[in-house]
Order: sequence, then C-alpha cells, then structure tokens
Amino acid sequence: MRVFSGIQPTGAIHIGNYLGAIRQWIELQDKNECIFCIVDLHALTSPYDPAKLENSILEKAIVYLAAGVNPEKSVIFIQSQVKEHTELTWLLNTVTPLGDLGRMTQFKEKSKKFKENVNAGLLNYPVLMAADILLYQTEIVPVGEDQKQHVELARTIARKFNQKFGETFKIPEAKISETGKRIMSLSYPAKKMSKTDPSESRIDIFDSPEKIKEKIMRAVTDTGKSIKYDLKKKPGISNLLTIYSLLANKTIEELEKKFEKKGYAEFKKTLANAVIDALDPFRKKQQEFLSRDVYVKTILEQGKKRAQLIAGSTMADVRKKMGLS
Ligand code: ATP
Ligand code: LTN
Repeated sequence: MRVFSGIQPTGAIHIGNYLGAIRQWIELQDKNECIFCIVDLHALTSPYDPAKLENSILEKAIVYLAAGVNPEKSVIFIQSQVKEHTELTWLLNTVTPLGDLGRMTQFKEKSKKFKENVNAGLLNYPVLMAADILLYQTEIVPVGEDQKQHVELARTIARKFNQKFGETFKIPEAKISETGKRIMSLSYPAKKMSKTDPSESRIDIFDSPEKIKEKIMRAVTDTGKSIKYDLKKKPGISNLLTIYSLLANKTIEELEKKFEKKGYAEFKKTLANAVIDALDPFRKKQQEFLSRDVYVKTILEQGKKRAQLIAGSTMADVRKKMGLS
C-alpha cells in the first residue's frame, strides 16, 4: 500500500508528533511503500523566520532519520521542491467547497492563535494537504487525531474530482493510533501538545535529560493523590500515564499497580527517567546525523527525484482530465 504523511518544519518535534505520527510511520515502512514529507509550504501559513527555515528543514530530516525512518525503504523529501504540490493545490481549489474549509477546527483555532495574521493560506491549508496526499495515489495516511478532519476533506475532494472528471485519485484513509492519537500539553492537559506552544508545555524528542526532568516535575497534575487513569477527573495524570505507557512499553494497569501507594512526586521522578531512557537513542543518533549533513542532503535530493516521478505522472493525468494541455 502507498503511505504518505508529513510534518511541518517549524518548531521542534515533540513526543506528541512522535507517538501520534512518526511511530506509526516506522511500523508501516517495512511492508508498505512509504513517502514522508517535510511540509515547508504548510509552515508558511503561521508566523516564521525565513532566515531559519532552511535549517529547520534539515533538522526535521534528521528527526525522521534519528527516529527510525529508513531511507532505503522510505522516501523522504521537501514539499516545496516538488512543484506539483502547488500546481495540484490550485486545481483542487476549484472543486473544494468553501464552506468545508471554514468549518475546519484547525483553521478556527489557528485564526484565534495568530489573530494578526489570518491569511488565506490558513484557510486553504487543507487543500494543499489534500494535494500532498492525492498526488501520490496514497491509500494510508498515518497522523494524529487532530488531522483526521483534514484527511476526511481530502477524501471528499478526491471523490468530487473523480465524479466530475473521471476516476483519477485513490481515496485515502487516515490511520490513527488508538493510544497515541492525542498527547496532551504538560501545562494545559485539556489542550493537545503543540509545537507552537511554549517549550515547557511539551517534551521535544531531542530534549536533554535535565530539561525532560524539569518539564515533567513541573507538569500540571490534578487534585487528589492517586495515580489513576481517569480522563475526566484526572486529565493531567492520565496524560502522564499514557506517555509513560507508550514510551516504556508498559500497560496503564501495570503502572497504576506499580504506583498504587506512591505519591505524584515519586511517579514523576520515575516517569522522567523512563522518558529520558526512551529518548536517549534519538539524541545519540541526532549527534551522528548532525555531523553527516552531506549524507542527509543526499537523501533529500534522492527523495525529491523519486517523489517527482510519481507526482509528475499523476499531474499529467490530472491535466488531461481537466482539459489542460
Ligand atoms: P501545531 O500544533 O503547531 O499545529 P503540531 O505539533 O500539531 O503543530 P504538526 O506538524 O502539525 O505539529 O503535526 C505533525 C503530526 O503530529 C501530525 O500527524 C499530527 O496529527 C501529529 N500530532 C501533533 N500533535 C500531536 C499530539 N499532541 N498528539 C498526537 N499526535 C500529534
Ligand atoms: N497538516 C499536517 C501536516 C501535513 C500532512 C500532509 C499530514 C501536511 N500534508 C499530508 C499527512 C499527509 C499537520 O500535521 N499539521
């Protein structure tokens, strides 16, 4: 099956991105044809520093590699280097219902978050995402829960296009991890962990052991004393239990038992050590790839060529179907 997913290059990759998306990518790459993109064009819709973008992109390629994306099996490339993404976006805009775009949760949230810059790109963001997915005749899109609505819209757009112009696109399906689909912020357990929120609210996958400890010890917990999974009454502790369980490969029940008679402080200390251990290999690999930037750039260059071949072939079909020469 063809798999496609992407992450925006601005901001550091956190354990929400890892547990919600990247972990699924690693599992899928053995048996599927995977394409993983660094979606720099999407990142332009939120405030960013142009002088830092190139470096941010390279850092993300290193995250993909350090987290286990294997360039021998999967394609890794930069969205803006394959021009078909922007070309198809325009064409898909002509079949996308405007009302659907205004109803997207991410658009509503980001319009509030970046009040001073509610640009049209923010509204059209899901059309570019649909172009990313449909260009590659994608069947599976592994993402976190927050992106489900966008994948649904990509399905709608694909269906509309196929109806109007004839069978052209495969209808993709979102793949969402049951347990890691929504890791919450350490500071506001009611909100998802996010790249664009303050650093103390998230654990980045390359955070130092000291930082991890500090952030976990400061994480907002709930009233009461027990270490129990209860999303309604104990969202903070439940989120920490989920993180622990996924990173240390232990069940929530096992953890509840282990900490039955223990307090929050001891739980957090043990959790911090578990997170540090789980992320340690990533930090080591990051160091290795940082000193091999020519190798990383070569992978991106090869990825671009492989992506271009598929994207070019889909675009030729789309242009023909739409009556463009
Ligand atoms: P922002 O919140 O600023 O938009 P982000 O942290 O969501 O950024 P993205 O690049 O938008 O980062 O997301 C990359 C992938 O990570 C997507 O598949 C998304 O669904 C997933 N993801 C993001 N945050 C979480 C989270 N808190 N829990 C689980 N998955 C997440
Ligand atoms: N919008 C996604 C990133 C993204 C993506 C994609 C994910 C852009 N294009 C295609 C899957 C498939 C986000 O996480 N914010």
